[in-house]
Amino acid sequence: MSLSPERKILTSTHWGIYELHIENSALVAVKPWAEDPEPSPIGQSLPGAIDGPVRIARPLIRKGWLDKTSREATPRGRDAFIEVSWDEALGIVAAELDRVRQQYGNQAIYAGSYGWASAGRFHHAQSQIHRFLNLIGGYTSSENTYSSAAGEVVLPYIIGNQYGLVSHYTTWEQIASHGELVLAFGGLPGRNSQIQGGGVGRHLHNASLQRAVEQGVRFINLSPCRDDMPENIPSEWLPLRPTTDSALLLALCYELIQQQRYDKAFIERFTVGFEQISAYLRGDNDGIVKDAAWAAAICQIPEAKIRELADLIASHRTMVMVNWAIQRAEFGEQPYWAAVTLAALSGDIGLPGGGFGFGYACLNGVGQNELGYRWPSLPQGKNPVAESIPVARLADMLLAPGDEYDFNGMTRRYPDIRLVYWAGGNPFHHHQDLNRLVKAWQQPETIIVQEPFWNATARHGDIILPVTTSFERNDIALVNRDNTIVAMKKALPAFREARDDYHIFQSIAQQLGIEENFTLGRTAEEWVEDLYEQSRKRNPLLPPFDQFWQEEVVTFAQPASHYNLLEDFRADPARCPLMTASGRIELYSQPVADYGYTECPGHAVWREPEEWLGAPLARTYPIHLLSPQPADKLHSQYDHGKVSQSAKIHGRNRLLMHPLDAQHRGIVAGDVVRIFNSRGQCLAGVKLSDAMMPGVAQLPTGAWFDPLYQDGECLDKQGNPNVLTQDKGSSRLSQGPSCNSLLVEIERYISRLPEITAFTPPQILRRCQNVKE
Ligand SMILES: Nc1nc2c(c(=O)[nH]1)N[C@H]1C(S)=C(S)[C@@H](COP(=O)(O)OP(=O)(O)OC[C@H]3O[C@@H](n4cnc5c(=O)[nH]c(N)nc54)[C@H](O)[C@@H]3O)O[C@H]1N2
Ligand SMILES: Nc1nc2c(c(=O)[nH]1)N[C@H]1C(S)=C(S)[C@@H](COP(=O)(O)OP(=O)(O)OC[C@H]3O[C@@H](n4cnc5c(=O)[nH]c(N)nc54)[C@H](O)[C@@H]3O)O[C@H]1N2
Ligand SMILES: [Mo]
Repeated sequence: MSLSPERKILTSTHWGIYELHIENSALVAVKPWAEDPEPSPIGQSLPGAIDGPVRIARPLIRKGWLDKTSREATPRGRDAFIEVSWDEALGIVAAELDRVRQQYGNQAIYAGSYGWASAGRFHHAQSQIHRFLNLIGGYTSSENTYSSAAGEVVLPYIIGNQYGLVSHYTTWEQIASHGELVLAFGGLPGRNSQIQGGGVGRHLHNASLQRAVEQGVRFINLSPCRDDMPENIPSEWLPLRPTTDSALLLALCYELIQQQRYDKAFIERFTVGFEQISAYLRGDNDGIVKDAAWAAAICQIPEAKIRELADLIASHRTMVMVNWAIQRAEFGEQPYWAAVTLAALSGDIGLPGGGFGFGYACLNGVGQNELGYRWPSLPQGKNPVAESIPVARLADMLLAPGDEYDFNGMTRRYPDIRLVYWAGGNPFHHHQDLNRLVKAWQQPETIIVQEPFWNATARHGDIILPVTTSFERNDIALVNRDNTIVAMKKALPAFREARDDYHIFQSIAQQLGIEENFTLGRTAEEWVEDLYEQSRKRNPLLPPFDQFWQEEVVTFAQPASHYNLLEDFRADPARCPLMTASGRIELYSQPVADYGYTECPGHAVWREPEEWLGAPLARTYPIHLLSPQPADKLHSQYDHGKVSQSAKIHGRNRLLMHPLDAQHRGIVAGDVVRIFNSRGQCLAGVKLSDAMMPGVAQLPTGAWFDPLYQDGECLDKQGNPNVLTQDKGSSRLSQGPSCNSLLVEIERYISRLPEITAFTPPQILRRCQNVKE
């Protein structure tokens, strides 16, 4: 396991397996793994991006924190840093953790530490930080994900678990063999299926779609953006206004019922709540009939088209697919509930290739064979602290300690957080309304950040500990949903003074007297071997560890799966009841109704959000801005890399807008524009595309937050959409993020272009000389 000057080393990333070419301890080239049929170009961002000034070289402490000046005088994010030794930094971290837990209790430490970190299951930052903090008395944690919180909370009420959202998808193989019609809400963008958390073996998404096409499956792309369907997959595009999917789905339900073309036998035998939902659709209480004409006015798909769609559904084996983006919105639970309702009415649930599923292009593994077991992970132990928040309520918690809030039928209070500890995530990427986050972030007494790169989260911390990248340590990639395991051998020496998260926590554990409990006396390499041995218990066909480590990659044959979601329930509902209140699919949920949330009553509804194209606010901010995942990177990772940089326009994130919207505003392709609303403003470079529905624009996530503070205002220079998004729970049920409910205005930017500073380190002072480096 030692370094040598010239080598080729296989490694795993969240976007694929690559061969790293190393010369003189530097990464000179990256080649995709030979067995990947459709490798992701994102790997080409790595050469040149792993070292350099954008890496954090040494431990640092914010000057104002050391000097104990007020946060008004030296706010986080605008202060200089002082370099310190590891000994000093670790001593301060241990003392701070101890002080806060003694003075306020462990719940005063927030370490949800949400984020994707890197592939590699031992050096997985979240597992490391949680394991460590659990051993010193725990921390306030977070629940659910930024990806699909609304779905994660509502789906168990409807079908009893999260099947079809995070696992147990009807396979593409079944859709190709038996399906006839795919309604793809939000399309099936190939760019997103490049990714799988923990790593991707082979990219199979496009081949799966293609096979379905060859077998005669018809695809309909229901999305504001035509490009959400890969070019090589023939499909009909029905553009609809963002966040109106539930209206369309409900109208399709109405039409099926009205025309008596729904599957009565299925509804009677397998569902509850038909009466309540049909009364709503007929308008018994509100006088509004939810028919095709009603939905057409909301979503802008012509009435006749909606009727035609209802016809198609009634006469074909139909799969209703809704992506995750659609539920990252105000009332994001509704399109999922409406989709299950429609699939139930079609009678195709549990039949081969039919029914519903959420997120079919969100990750590479969705709809592929599932292993049937989970690979082992680093044991995190148990958190003695009960406090937790819905993950996207971060700023609310920091701004309003002690305040009450509703969540999933409970009333809770936000804990009073004194110390925030983050490792492996970038809240200044993932959170909404960043100007509000900047304010909330000033509240805690201490913020500790473990990061390899000088991104905005590192710049907004107090104690900054430089971390190795996954290429600088030995690890193992256990790819869930895939028959591939990779020995991630250390390919590069640690950058400057960077250390592994494990090593950092080990040192702090030592100071707090729990080192042995944390390490169990093992080195990192022994942990990696242990994870492999645990894996062999799950799959005895795996070769011995030494052979695996030498061969670098293990793949094994996996029998094809013919899984269809809820087929066992359909075959024998008495023996395989659902874990819902009634044991059936709940088109109406009494438990949800009993919570009394008007925005999320007991069945699927259409509710008018505050920000959508039909809202009064659209007169001031007439463009609906979507912030999809970036094609050229994973979230904010390697925004400074070649692939991401070459997609920028004048160094700014690329805004996709319709030529008509541009023309009205005197904007031409290649212009830099200012995008703004009441919450914030950012710059972006314009690309015109008639693949966008007029009135809708797309600004992908991932551009590093690069604030310019002027006259009391903040202008984000690079184009991070989260300076514009609203920080509001999707509903009281799930409290998920609602970033896709977002109205803005756009204008040409005529002032002198401010220089991008996101990739230049902040001011760093040497302690004794107090001079700039
Ligand atoms: N507007 C808007 N916002 C969104 C979304 C959206 O659609 N629109 N999508 C949301 C979704 S679905 C998600 S999942 C989130 C993603 O948000 P995040 O997961 O927070 O984003 P990443 O950029 O992947 O952040 C991972 C960080 O970990 C660091 N890192 C990598 N390896 C290591 C390691 O070994 N140790 C340590 N300590 N650090 C490491 C990386 O450098 C990076 O800064 O964003 C959410 N935000
Ligand atoms: N390349 C790349 N791939 C990724 C990621 C990445 O960062 N980079 N991140 C991964 C992660 S963590 C996640 S959670 C998944 C997320 O997967 P998704 O949530 O599905 O991804 P998005 O790209 O946000 O949205 C997909 C499309 O939905 C459409 N859309 C948005 N709002 C609406 C709406 O209201 N109605 C309809 N009908 N369509 C709408 C948009 O046009 C957008 O292009 O992607 C994963 N894949
Ligand atoms: Mo996500």
